[in-house]
This record gives sequence, structure tokens and C-alpha cells, in this order.
Amino acid sequence: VFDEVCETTGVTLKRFMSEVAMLNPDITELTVLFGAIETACKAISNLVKRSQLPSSETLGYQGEVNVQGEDQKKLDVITNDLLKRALRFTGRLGVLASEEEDVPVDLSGANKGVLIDEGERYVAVFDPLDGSSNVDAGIPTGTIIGIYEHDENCAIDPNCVDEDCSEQEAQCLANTLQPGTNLVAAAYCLYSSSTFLVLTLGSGTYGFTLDENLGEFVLSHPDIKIPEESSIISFNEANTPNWDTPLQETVAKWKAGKGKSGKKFSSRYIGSMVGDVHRTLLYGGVFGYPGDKKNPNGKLRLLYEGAPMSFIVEQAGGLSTTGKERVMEISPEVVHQRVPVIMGSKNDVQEVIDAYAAAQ
Ligand code: AHM
Ligand code: MG
Repeated sequence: VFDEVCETTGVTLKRFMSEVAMLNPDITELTVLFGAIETACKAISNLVKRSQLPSSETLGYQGEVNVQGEDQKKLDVITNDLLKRALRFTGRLGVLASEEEDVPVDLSGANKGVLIDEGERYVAVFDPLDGSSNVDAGIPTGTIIGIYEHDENCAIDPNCVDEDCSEQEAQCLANTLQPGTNLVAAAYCLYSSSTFLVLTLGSGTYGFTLDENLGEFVLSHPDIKIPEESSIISFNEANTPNWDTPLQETVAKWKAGKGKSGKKFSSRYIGSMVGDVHRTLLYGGVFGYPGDKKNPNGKLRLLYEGAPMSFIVEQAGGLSTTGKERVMEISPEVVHQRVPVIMGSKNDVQEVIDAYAAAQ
């Protein structure tokens, strides 16, 4: 529940969160996590901005390959550590999973050097620097975060032995593999001409812009509503010939101005999900990374890319689908699972869903 303050542009994120906590005492702990997210976003924004200076220690590659076979850039590793520490020291986190961590990290064990609060605990999933391959060319990048409730049964006893430990670890892993419908909050930070923090706590989508003079995020886009129909497509169109036929046909119609709305679509693709979704939220459109013949599940990861971004888009009145099912309803089986994603303006995404249904 929000009151007038939360709709008033110019209020700071801190003020917004304390207002939310006052009106909804049961999510007070969640607002503590957002304090950490806010600080991490500011710090990452500074790192990205300075990363191309010749004196920067964040230039180039780390020399490691992550579990998904991708070269890790120094910035991927630094931003992952930064976010991890920021979230961990809130004492509100039981477990976290990241694009840059092979397996979920349990934070609830008593020996982790962090005082864990007795109150509510959460699971955080994140991609610390999505689109990091773009950074060297000064192209926008972003951080994506999802927050789930933590199952109290998941805590690895530091004194456990063999089988007990693996059982507890399995429980913690299951705790991380929750469908998007269980998300209690999601956010992204976009590092671009401005730094933006867009969030949902499950009741609308709210956008904040960093005022660098104040060092504060201020509410610039209260209760974002994505236009119901649009004329923008945002896909890597080099993959078109490999897409499913229903999607190929729908996009071909849109380009010819022969879709349901009769509008002739234009194309905008940054190749940075956060930037592409942000534009889609504000201007309308359809952003997608669909499955194709080569990669049936596309490229984007369900847990820390597909699900949190779908939550934000749905809370702004949009839709998000694989073509065949709602992204939010898919239960991940593995942490780094990929998922086809088509999200954005309600009427246009519905047209894709209808085309898939008709082809069944
Ligand atoms: P990353 O997590 O390795 O940075 O990759 C994810 C990015 C997304 O931001 C973007 O939508 C997509 O990869 C672009 O992929 P492509 O270059 O194949 O179009
Ligand atoms: Mg990513």
C-alpha cells in the first residue's frame, strides 16, 4: 500500500522506503535490503563511469571463465563482490545466487562472520553487471536483482558432517530455485546517460533517477505504466531465420504494418537487456530474446534476468512470455537455466501469445 508521498516526484528513495515501511510494517526488513542495493548501484555506477580511464584498474579481463563458459571481465568480478558484500552485511540474507557464482552461496551459517538478524530473511538473486561486454564502448549496462523469501529450514550447520551437509546444501539450493511468482521484490539499475533505479515491491513499478549533485536517487517515474500497444521491436534480428514460425510471422507482419494495431514497427536494439527493457517500459514496445533452432532456450537466464525483469514489466501493466507460457510461472531446475523471453506492451505481446496458441 502506498500513500501520497510515494507518488510525489522528487522524494528520495530513502524517504520512499521509510514511508513504505511505515505503511507496511511486515516488509520493513525488505526496505533494509534496498538501502544496500541503493549504495551498491551508486558504487557500480561510479566504477562503470571510470572504467575506461587509462589509469583504471577495472579495465580488461580477469583471466577466469565463469561456469557458463563466458570470459569474466574484471568489472564482472568486482561488481559481484561489491553487491555480495553490500547485501550480506545487511544481515537479512540467507542465501544468494549470482550470474558470476557457480553455485548459490549460503550466508546463514553462524560462521560467516556476519551477525544474522533474527527477523525475516531473504534470498537474493542477481546479475551484477549485465551486458558487460558493452562497457568498453560506453554502451549502457545494468544490474538486475530479484528478492525471494527465505525458507527457514535452509541453514548449513557449520558443524555438520558429510551426508548432513549435502542434505542441508540441497535444501538451500531448492530455496533458491523458486518461480518468479514467489518474488517479493525486483529491481534493476541502469548505468547510462543517467543512473536509474527501477523497482517493484509487488504493487506497481517505480523509477528513480540518481541526482549526482545530491548523491541521492529521487523518484522521477512514479507508478510506471507501459503503453498498451507500441510500434517498436527490440530483438537480435540476426537470429530471425532460426526463430519459431509464430514469432517470425508476427514480427514480419509488424514490420509491414499488417499486425493487429496496423502500425508499422521500427527497430531499436542496444544489446543490453536493462537498457532495452527500460526503453520498452517508458516508450512501449516488445523486447525479446526468444529461443531459436540453435539455442532452444535463448540466451537470457531465468533466475536473475528473465524472472525479475518480467516481474517489473508485469507490475507496469505489461506481459512477459516464452511464447508458450508465462515466464513468471516457470520453476527453475538449475541456477543458470536459460529461458526464451518476449516482454513488453500488453496488446503486442498478447499477439505473439495468440500466434503461438494458433500454431499448436
Ligand atoms: P550477459 O549476461 O553475458 O551480459 O548477456 C546478456 C546480454 C543481455 O543484456 C542482452 O539482452 C543480450 O545479452 C544480448 O545478446 P546478443 O549479443 O546475442 O544480442
Ligand atoms: Mg547477464
